[in-house]
Amino acid sequence: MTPEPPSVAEYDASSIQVLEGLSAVRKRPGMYIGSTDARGLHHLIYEVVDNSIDEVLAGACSEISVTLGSDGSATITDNGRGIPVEEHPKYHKPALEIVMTVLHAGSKFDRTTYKVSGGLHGVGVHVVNALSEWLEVRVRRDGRLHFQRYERGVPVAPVRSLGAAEGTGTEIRFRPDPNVFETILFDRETVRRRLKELSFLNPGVTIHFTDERDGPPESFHHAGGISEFVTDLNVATVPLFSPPAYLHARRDTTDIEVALQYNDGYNETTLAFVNNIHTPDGGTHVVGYRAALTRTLNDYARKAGLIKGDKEALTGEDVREGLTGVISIKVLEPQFEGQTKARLGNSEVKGQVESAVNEKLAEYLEEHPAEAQILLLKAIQAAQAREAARKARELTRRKGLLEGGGLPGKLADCHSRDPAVSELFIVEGDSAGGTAKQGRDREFQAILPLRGKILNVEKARLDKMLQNEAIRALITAIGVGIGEEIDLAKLRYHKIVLMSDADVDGAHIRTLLLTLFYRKMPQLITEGHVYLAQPPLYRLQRGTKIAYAYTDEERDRAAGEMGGKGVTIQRFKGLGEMTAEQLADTTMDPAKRTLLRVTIEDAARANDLLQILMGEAVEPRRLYIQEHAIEVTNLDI
Ligand code: 0RA
Repeated sequence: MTPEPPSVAEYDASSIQVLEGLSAVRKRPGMYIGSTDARGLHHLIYEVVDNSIDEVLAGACSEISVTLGSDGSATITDNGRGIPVEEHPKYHKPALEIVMTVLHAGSKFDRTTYKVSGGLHGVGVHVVNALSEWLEVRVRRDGRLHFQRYERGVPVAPVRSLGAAEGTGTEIRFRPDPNVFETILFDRETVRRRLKELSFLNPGVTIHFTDERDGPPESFHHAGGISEFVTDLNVATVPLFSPPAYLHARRDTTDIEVALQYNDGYNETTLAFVNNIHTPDGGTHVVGYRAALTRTLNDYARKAGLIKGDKEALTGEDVREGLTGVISIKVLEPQFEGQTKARLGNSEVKGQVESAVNEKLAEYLEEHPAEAQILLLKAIQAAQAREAARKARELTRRKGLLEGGGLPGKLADCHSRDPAVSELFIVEGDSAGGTAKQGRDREFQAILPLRGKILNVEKARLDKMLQNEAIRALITAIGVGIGEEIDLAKLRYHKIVLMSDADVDGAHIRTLLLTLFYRKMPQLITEGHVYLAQPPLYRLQRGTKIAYAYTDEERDRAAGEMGGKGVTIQRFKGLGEMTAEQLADTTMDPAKRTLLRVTIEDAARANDLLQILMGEAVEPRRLYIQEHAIEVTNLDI
């Protein structure tokens, strides 16, 4: 039976629907991809790759390639089934064109089993199309190569065949629309990280990555899945047993995978994913995992006679000391919550994960008595150290150092007592501290100069950290406490600004401070209270004209604009070389400065860096320095 040709009315209706859909996306891109900054931009690539990963999950795809083009484009190719090209029964056009221009979740050609509602993922490739200056799709299917091109989401011609082709697959190539995005520059490292992550989460796939602008091509394939992910996260540490424990179970329609391994450090690293989407703000799956861990380890320790009574019970912090874990679950209808949709909200998931981890971890401990012994001794030591830390804290508190009146002597506080308007500048060294004090607005800006090296928190337990003067001064000034006892209501400044030199020592201090916040006061970061100041690198002057530049390119451009000749250029080697007025004008005055807000990802990266560069393991450090030779020359930790 040949299908009815579309009536004029039907045809018009479908075209109108396409245009309406397009303009909705282009009017409010944030509703579909979260934002139009760099984060939203990268979402375009993730959206297409997620579609290819759906083919992997359907068992139909083994290879994905991602290429960042020197023309600013991105190309994503897979050997999946290919987007269907037959005529769409409702629109009387090739399904391909419909998928690329209108299709929403829930229709006949929507093949995803695991929905990602409430999130910013799974919005559909038509959204990528609508936000691209141009996009080209090539589909190998039914023995032919099918092609269509679009400009800002509108097809420039009907789908046509480019000839015979073998196999199946999809290639989508696009250039983001510069009229939509604040930046259209893809960041190599951001894309690379996500692809590597996906290759751990989907062990069946090989992902090829090429950045035509820079660097060698790479391929990611990790047959060991999330166990290998944990091993990779722990490369710079000394693991207490190997391989990681791997737990897998189903509860109802939820699929639950956990891999975990302890190292000889003191911190917890937990990466949690729902339907392949990273949830840095945690949620019910992480709560369930943690509850099960505490309960199961206590049960085992009690049965083995390692602890007695309630007084010796291990706390959550005890059992997570030195723990690296990856949780990957698949949920039918996930609900993502929070500003960046980075937290899982489904309440039923807590019980599902808790029950699965309780059962499978108990089994693991029974079957691996040597590993069980090692990890429990570690947790028991942590409990003993916790007791020592409590005593140390009490001592500090009695000395009036942690709370109340006893603000550190070095702090030049502001007059305002309203935290919402108050800012704390953390400055490296007394000399820069002096300049900052003169340059500040003392009404709402406080200065805390830090002298000497901040303790590496990767290598110290809380009790030792509290003996460090710089850290104590910091905690007291900020006011919220540290570790498990954080109370954000006591925050004394809503903006905490790290103001360090653009040199080796500055980078060092910044990395250490970010790691400290990440590890011991993460709420400050997730609630958006931590910032990096942006002091300029150069001051240019010609006659009475003055300009500041933050990069070498900006310096050259500004010099050109000033007319080139007779321009004096001063390079600031540190904040201490600026006058108070210059520092205020460029870096501190809210009317003129730019501050960078630190995200939890930034802080996690600082933490990784510190672990690699200061950790016990030599090989990862050597590899890292080799791979990042340029950046490391100005890091030198
Ligand atoms: C709709 C239906 C089917 C596959 C796809 C879309 C699909 C989309 C993309 C985007 C990038 N790569 C893709 N690969 C496939 C199912 C096809 C079938 O059942 O044969």
